Amino acid sequence: MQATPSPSALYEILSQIQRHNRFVLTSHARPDGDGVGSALATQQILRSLGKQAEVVLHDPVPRNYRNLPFAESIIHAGSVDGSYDAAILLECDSLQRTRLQGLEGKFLINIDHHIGGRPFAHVNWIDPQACATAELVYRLARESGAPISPEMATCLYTGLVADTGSFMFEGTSEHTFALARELVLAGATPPQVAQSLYFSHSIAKMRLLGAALSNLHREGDIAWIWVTRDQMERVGALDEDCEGLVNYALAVHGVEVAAFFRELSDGRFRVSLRSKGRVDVTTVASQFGGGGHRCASGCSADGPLAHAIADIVGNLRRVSSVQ
Ligand SMILES: [Mn+2]
Repeated sequence: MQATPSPSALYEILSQIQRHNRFVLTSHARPDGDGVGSALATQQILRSLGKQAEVVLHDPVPRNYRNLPFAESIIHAGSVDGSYDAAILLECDSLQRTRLQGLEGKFLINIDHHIGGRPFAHVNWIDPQACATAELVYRLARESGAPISPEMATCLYTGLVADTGSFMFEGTSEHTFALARELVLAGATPPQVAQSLYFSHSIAKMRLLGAALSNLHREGDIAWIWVTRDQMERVGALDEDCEGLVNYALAVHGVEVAAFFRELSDGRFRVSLRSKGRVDVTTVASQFGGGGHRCASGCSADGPLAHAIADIVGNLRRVSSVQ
């Protein structure tokens, strides 16, 4: 892979790893493939450097990432105990994003690739050029001298595939494939990862997809779909089953931006926004207190459903006509 100069934050992280012994690793609530894969790979780096490291996540690991190496060791908890002296947060723009209690007061290391990444920690390595946090963790592994085991490569490759939409999203470049090649050389198996990611859905998720698609609406270059609590309950779907449904709205010919609305138990709506590249959906997400990337963002909106749709679609329409 073409060598990219390593930032000073990377060296600062390596020096802080030497100075601490017991690490807690975490990612944001409702973790995605990049969050889970990057945290598990970081755990392997630290353990091979002789450190104690545990992954603690606020929410359960989504079904399609439970086959990842060492995923069974992930601790599902609302707080971390006092025995850790340092925390590494992956993909988080704040402590709150983890929803974990007890991180305050620890030495904090932040590794993120989001444009809206914020330097809230003692050491912050934020690189929006990276296509996934997994890419940054791979560089950390290389610089640390930790061996890239097939297990670590599998975790990082999963993060890369998940965050690039299987090498389809905007930003996917020769650099992405070079990284993928290195991970495959190190032992990641693409068909096996694809099997877990794309061919291991529950029947409930597929039925939810049917319900969501029956709510597909389109207006010019904007399409949106939604699911209500009632629809989710009827098919026995979990929140994690909504992951990726927004991409079906984006799949329509001529659609540039797509929105997916998931009703929350408090009557508000969780909104996922996607773009094919022309429109920057972070501008809309940030107006509603959310964030993300140009092509993939999220936020929340007040209900009822018609109100949430009018708010979000109205803003998408405005942004889409300007950009
Ligand atoms: Mn990511």
